[in-house]
Amino acid sequence: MLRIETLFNQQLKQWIEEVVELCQPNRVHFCNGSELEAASLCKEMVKNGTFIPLNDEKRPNSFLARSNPKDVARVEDRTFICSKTKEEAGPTNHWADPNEMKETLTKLFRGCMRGRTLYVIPYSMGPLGSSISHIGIEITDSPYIVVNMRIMTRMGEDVLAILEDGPFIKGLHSVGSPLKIGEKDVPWPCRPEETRIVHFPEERSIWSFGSGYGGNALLGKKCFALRIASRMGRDDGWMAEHMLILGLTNPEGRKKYIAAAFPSACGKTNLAMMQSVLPGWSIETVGDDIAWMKFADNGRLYAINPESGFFGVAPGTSEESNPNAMVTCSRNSIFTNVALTPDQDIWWEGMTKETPPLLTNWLGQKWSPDSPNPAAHPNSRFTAPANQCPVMDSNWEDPEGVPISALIFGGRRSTTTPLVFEALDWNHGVLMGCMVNSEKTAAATGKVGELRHDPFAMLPFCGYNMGDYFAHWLYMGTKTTPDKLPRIYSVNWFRKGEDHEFLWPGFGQNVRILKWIFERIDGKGKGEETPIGILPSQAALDLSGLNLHKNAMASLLKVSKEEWLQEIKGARKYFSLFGPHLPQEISDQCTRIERRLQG
Ligand code: OXD
Ligand code: MN
Repeated sequence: MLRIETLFNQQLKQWIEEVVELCQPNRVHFCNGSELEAASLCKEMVKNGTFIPLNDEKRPNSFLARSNPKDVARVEDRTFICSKTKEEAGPTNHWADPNEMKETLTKLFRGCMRGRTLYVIPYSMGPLGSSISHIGIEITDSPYIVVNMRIMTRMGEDVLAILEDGPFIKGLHSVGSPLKIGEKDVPWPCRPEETRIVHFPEERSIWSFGSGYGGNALLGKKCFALRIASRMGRDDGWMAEHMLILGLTNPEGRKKYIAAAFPSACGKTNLAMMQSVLPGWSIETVGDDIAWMKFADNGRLYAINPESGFFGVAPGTSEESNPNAMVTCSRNSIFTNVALTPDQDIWWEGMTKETPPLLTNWLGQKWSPDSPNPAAHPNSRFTAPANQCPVMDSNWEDPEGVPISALIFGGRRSTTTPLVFEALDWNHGVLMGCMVNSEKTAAATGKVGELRHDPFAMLPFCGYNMGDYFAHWLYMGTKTTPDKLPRIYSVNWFRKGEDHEFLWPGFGQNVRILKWIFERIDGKGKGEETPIGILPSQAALDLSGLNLHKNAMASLLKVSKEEWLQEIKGARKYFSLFGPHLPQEISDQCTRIERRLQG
């Protein structure tokens, strides 16, 4: 096994030595990423009660973990961007002085790994060795995080060989729960009252303390691939976005790639793996959560998925809503906070029409359908390897990325926003991204259902001043000729009728919207210009075989002048937060829509 003394990368060696001295772990383990290593960690976690092995016949090599009930989602109010100045972090991020925060963290981390093993996880975001990829090292005291990172990233010894003496993103993570000599561990150690997820964008480093859950602790994902990478992208002329990437093939066999940003738990995974209901049209998956995008020499925007697994929201995932996700997590998967069946398999709300009897809920208690609370936590998750997804795109690991023809912004809106519309040009599309306004979900702590502005679905993930991020989007539009830029669309699957029921069936039916987008890019799909953008006429959408309520389509495509004037007014008020950092072009775009609405 690798040892500190033999490390080639001197910066890494020095950092590990410093962390060992600060955190005082019992031992250090360099993760090699092997199956054997993962199996041995899983076995240890079963022994400790962290993992419950699932029925090996039904769900081979899979485990259930139950978190501490106080540690169930991303903690946005405890997430910090510690840039040199508050202004650089901007009004939408929590900022703290980097030196003071380092002091606080140093105190918290001192001795925090006593009685535990310190794991060093070398990982690559993006295909190993690709020029678009970046290497990170996560140090953690959580074996649960090691086995999750092994699924979510390319992790292990090979990464160190590629790193040589090059730079890497430092991520230090601790559950913040040292053990006294002889003290028995709990299944899910954490320290919710002291949790802090801290980013130092100039230093490109991450310190995460107190939580073991998802994006708080899998540091490659939100912390690195979005918060730190968005800042790297701004500095170096590329983009790190909260977007799925899919390939859409038409009946003639032509494929176009589309990237789409929706806030957390709004159906990115379902769209990325969608099974088309239209004969001849198919969808293949490149990624479900994060896209790194760069303009290539040919002037087109190319995207890679830096991850290698899915950390999907479990509730609502079913054979009907996402059959491909069900196959993806049928083996070699980790489930967190879902319910357990008596034959040691997993279940969550929406998985089957009938609720199986005798369930144990996510808290480990006997549960029945009359219980006021769901059996699976609303933010329960599956962690599953991407290469198990039956519809992974053949180019998903192409180091060059895939060429993007369209970008989509979406959110959960019961009113106002039509099913789909197209931006008039790039800058108008950027405004559409700035204006994403969506009902909150369980992916983060806080009140579910409340409307909040979530520009580009990046509100919790932008590592610098969001006003400057808007400017970066505008700037990216100048890097190529307009004909080579992806077209930009807004979609909303969640509009409701007067009866408060969803008007659009969603899931596999969404391909009808993607088909219109494909045809628009080809110069064929018919559209009608409205003050907010180009909408399909009802006849331009393929609605064959779809039995919608009589007036549903009219309601889905309705653009109300009053609602939109109100929407722009709300957006302007929100944008005023950014003061001088708001690009003038964004205000001008608002004015143009207002004029068109009033004209
Ligand atoms: C996620 C999120 O886990 O956005 O992807 O919260
Ligand atoms: Mn996400």
